[in-house]
Amino acid sequence: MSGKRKTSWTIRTIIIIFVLIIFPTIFVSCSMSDDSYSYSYLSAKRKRMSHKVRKMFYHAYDNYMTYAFPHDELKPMTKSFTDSLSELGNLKLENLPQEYNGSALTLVESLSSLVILGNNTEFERAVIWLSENLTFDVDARINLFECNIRLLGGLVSAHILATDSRNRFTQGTYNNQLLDLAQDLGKRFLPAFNTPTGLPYAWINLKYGVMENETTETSTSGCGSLILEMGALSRLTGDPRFEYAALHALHKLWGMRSSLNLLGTTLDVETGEWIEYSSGIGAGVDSFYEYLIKAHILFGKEEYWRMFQSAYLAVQKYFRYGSWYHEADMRTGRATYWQLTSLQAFWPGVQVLVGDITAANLTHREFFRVWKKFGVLPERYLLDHQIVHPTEKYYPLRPELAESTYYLYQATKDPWYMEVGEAIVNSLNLHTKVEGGFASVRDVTTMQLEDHQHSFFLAETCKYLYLLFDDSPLMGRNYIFTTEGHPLPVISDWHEKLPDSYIPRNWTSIKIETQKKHASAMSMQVCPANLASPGHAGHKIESVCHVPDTWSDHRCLTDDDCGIDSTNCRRRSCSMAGYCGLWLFI
Ligand SMILES: *[C@@H]1O[C@H](CO)[C@@H](O)[C@H](O)[C@H]1NC(C)=O
Ligand SMILES: *[C@@H]1O[C@H](CO)[C@@H](O)[C@H](O)[C@H]1NC(C)=O
Ligand SMILES: *[C@@H]1O[C@H](CO)[C@@H](O)[C@H](O)[C@H]1NC(C)=O
Ligand SMILES: *[C@@H]1O[C@H](CO)[C@@H](O)[C@H](O)[C@H]1NC(C)=O
Ligand SMILES: *[C@@H]1O[C@H](CO)[C@@H](O)[C@H](O)[C@H]1NC(C)=O
Ligand SMILES: CC(=O)N[C@H]1CO[C@H](CO)[C@@H](O)[C@@H]1O
Repeated sequence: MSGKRKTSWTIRTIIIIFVLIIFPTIFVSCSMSDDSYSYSYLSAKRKRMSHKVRKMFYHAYDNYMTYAFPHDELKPMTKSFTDSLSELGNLKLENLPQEYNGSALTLVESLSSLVILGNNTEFERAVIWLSENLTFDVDARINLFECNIRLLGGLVSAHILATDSRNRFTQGTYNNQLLDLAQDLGKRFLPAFNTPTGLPYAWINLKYGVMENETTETSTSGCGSLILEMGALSRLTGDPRFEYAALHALHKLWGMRSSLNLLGTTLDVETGEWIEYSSGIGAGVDSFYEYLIKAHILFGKEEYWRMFQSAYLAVQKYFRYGSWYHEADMRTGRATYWQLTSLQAFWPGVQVLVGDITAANLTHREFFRVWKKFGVLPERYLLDHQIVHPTEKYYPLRPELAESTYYLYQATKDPWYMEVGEAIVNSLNLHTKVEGGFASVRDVTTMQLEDHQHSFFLAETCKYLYLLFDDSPLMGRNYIFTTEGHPLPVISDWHEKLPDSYIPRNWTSIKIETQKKHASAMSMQVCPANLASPGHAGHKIESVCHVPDTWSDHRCLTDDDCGIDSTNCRRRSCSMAGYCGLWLFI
């Protein structure tokens, strides 16, 4: 007996040695020569690339701190600054303040990136400076949406990072200063919601509230992308007014959808009427969709899920053409504009969140193809003519393609996405790096530059690229990212308890997994749908509301085709119309 055991141990040891040492060596030497991927090749690449992105961030950050801080953004070509907070979204540059010296916008936007890069000393220094010097009591008219995602989101996220268990501060230096600033800012937002509809004005004066004769026109994303930041602020401060205002606006907006479950792009906050009926998934609408699914993940509320699912299915039905998304009239569903806009590149990231990996992959590839054609993404590209839009030829260092690349890599671990990331990093360094920072591209056909380094380059572009190559900073905890790339943790305290009816029939087989990880995008890696469908080997059930992305009929036949929602472990069923989802009422 014991002799036999010894033999088998010896054999086993040999096998283990082979597997651990010899096999990788053979594998590495073969794969290096035929240029495929091996573990050590990839980890060396990840190390090299994360170092490269780190250098990009600090080149942007240090130049901002030297030439622009405490003003809002850096002008990298003239090594000067711009107080751009009051210009954001203000295309006609109306009502610009006379006496406004900036709110250190780029510094606020850099806080969460500094934490991800592990620079706690600089983070602490920045927090202390902001808590002593930043004030929102300024006579400046600002865009509510921009101010919410950049300043409020930046402050709330940094507050959470400052107070998490990892103790980033010298004893006693952090006393919720960022939260106090966020709360002060949130209170200044509230007068914007004082309309007959509850839909907020797009513009507000930080000191005096809504100006007389202020425009009543706003956008869908302007009303529908406030819930993450304002909801988090309410949860942190215990003051429910912020979440209530954002939720009330979202309800009103959702109530304005057409019978096709489509929304327009612009509307009037006084009358609650649509102004622009054509819409898509790009500018003016984009983050509305993003915030429905992310609010569901962050707060666990069933109603966000239902809104998202209806909206998502309508997008797939009326806007999608193959891997592309055009615009359509919300009333008829008829296609209006056949254009790709650079902002749409966030969509595959949202699709990864709901598990629609196949569709996300195909759309992402199309965006990357256009990126490669020009070296960066043009703001608008005419799909029907395959040319750049005559006036929107710019690329302001936008993050969306890097963001989707990061999500797809997290979901698939396919090293091809690192190649994409490398190509993005290389073109940014080649075309947009100047001595004083990173400059926007004015015209992608000539690569002529523009003297502006947007704060989202530090908050998002550098952050997603860095996390693509080094995801260790966020390991062990689930986060969602706001539309400005600021992480918010998914914690059970903020979750609504789900009704028992949502729990799938065979709960025991997946319970353990779901208790360990809270429902979020990144827990896709332990996708319970895969565990729960052993009878469907080879038939991968991917998505929350999966519309199979084939050229055929996009439909399911039975409940078994739909499996279990991998982000929240609820059983899905096949509707009478043939769509998978959480059809509670049929
Ligand atoms: C802005 O800076 C100018 C020049 O330094 C100064 O005169 C002015 O008072 C400042 N404005 C505010 C609102 O602090
Ligand atoms: C943190 O950032 C500051 C400012 O760029 C820099 O001087 C310092 O070396 C950084 N520290 C680390 C650990 O990266
Ligand atoms: C508001 O608009 C009205 C009508 O156009 C005008 O008479 C009034 O002066 C405006 N008020 C301000 C403060 O601009
Ligand atoms: C993405 O698409 C490419 C090209 O069609 C394919 O080779 C690859 O397997 C796809 N990856 C995923 C995760 O679907
Ligand atoms: C539930 O799933 C587990 C593991 O897949 C299996 O062993 C068990 O028999 C299932 N129970 C029922 C009631 O289907
Ligand atoms: C209250 C105050 O002014 N605090 C700080 C603001 O920033 C300057 C320089 O950046 C510091 O010296 C002040 O202490």
